[in-house]
Amino acid sequence: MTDRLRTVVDSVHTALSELFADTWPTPFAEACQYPLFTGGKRVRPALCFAMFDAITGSAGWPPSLVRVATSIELIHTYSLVHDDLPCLDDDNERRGRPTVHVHYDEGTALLVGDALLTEAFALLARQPLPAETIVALIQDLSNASGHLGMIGGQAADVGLDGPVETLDTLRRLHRLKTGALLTVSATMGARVAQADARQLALAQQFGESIGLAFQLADDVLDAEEDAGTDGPPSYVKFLGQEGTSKEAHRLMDTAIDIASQLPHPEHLIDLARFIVNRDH
Ligand code: GRG
Repeated sequence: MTDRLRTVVDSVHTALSELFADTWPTPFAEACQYPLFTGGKRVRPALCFAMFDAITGSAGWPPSLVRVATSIELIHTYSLVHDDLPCLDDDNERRGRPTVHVHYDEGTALLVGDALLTEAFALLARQPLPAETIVALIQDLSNASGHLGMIGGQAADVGLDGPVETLDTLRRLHRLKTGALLTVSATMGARVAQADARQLALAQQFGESIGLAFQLADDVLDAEEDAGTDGPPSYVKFLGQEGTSKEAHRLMDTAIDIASQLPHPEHLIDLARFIVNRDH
């Protein structure tokens, strides 16, 4: 992990801790916190911060930006908790620890996911930003998380839209399931930075390229871990490990070209490289 990412992790950790100290002093809070503090990389908040930096060149992150980024991490965490449930992926372990439904039970995991999802929007709504920025952020995050975004992608992944037989279908699935939340992390950072229309469009394009690159890198890592086993639809099945890795690097280069059109792109470029070259 880079020093920069460590700072992101610490900032999000503090914001999440404050959230629970203020609002949920109950035993259920313990279950809600369990998946939030288990070593996630915080890539989505990092994208949000790096896009803010790229536009403003600011040396620090305002508290409202940290909480906006934290709201995205709440959505990400809820999606993992629900995805791990027996009715979806049925995973017993995440980040080397028992998943929420294994550590507690299925009902608790369902409610923890529901609580984190709901709190994400409550957190956004109470930030001291201009009202039109808050509304735009809520629209951004709900579109990226809902049936036109992450949930739509998850539905396709479990076969609700029919078999995934072509690279185009797989690309669409990934754009929705993983790419939408990564893309919106960039655009939400741009919104808090009060980006103009051109910068917002660049943030969106950067997010789309790096979002897909993230998933391709994930497919390569999964293929290395599960060599020889049958898994869900993945790029590696269509392009092989080398072809998938090459495509991830091509998308990374596209993202870097886009980032270079912003005034202060250094952290954004570093993050794009980390996303594609990470080892977990
Ligand atoms: C169940 C509502 C619902 C949605 C599920 C995103 C998702 C949709 C499921 C996750 C399944 C999965 C493992 C997808 C691969 C890409 C991905 C999101 C990996 C995990 O993200 P990281 O690497 O995780 O950012 P950490 O652990 O660092 O937070």
